[in-house]
Parts: sequence; C-alpha cells; structure tokens
Amino acid sequence: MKTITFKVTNLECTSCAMSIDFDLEDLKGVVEASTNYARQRTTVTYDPELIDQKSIIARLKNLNYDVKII
Ligand SMILES: [Cu+2]
Repeated sequence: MKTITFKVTNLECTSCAMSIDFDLEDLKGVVEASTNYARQRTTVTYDPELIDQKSIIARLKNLNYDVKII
C-alpha cells in the first residue's frame, strides 16, 4: 500500500470533504480516503498495483477540485 497527501484548496464545507472521500473510495484500488476540511488536506491510501497517483488526481480534477501534491 502507498499513501499520498494532497492539498485541496477549494473545499467549501465539511460535506465537500466527505463527498471527496466517498468518490475516491469508489475507485478500484483506493483503500481509504480521508479529507480534513480545516487543513484542506486529503490523504489517500491505495494499492499501487491497481491504481496510480495520476488517476487519483485526475478523479479529483474531474470533480473540479484544485489539487496540489504536498
Ligand atoms: Cu461543500
């Protein structure tokens, strides 16, 4: 398993944070997603044999979130 942390700069409320987590956890290979609204951070644990970092970021961008890898 690998873990990455992104900064998501345009979250508007805690339910945005929750819906990011649900969306990411729908992706095959994502084990856990956890977004902290106050810190504007999403931490994702994933299986690198099933999904890569690029696909996870692409998913967030599709949802119109601004993502920076930190
Ligand atoms: Cu919101």
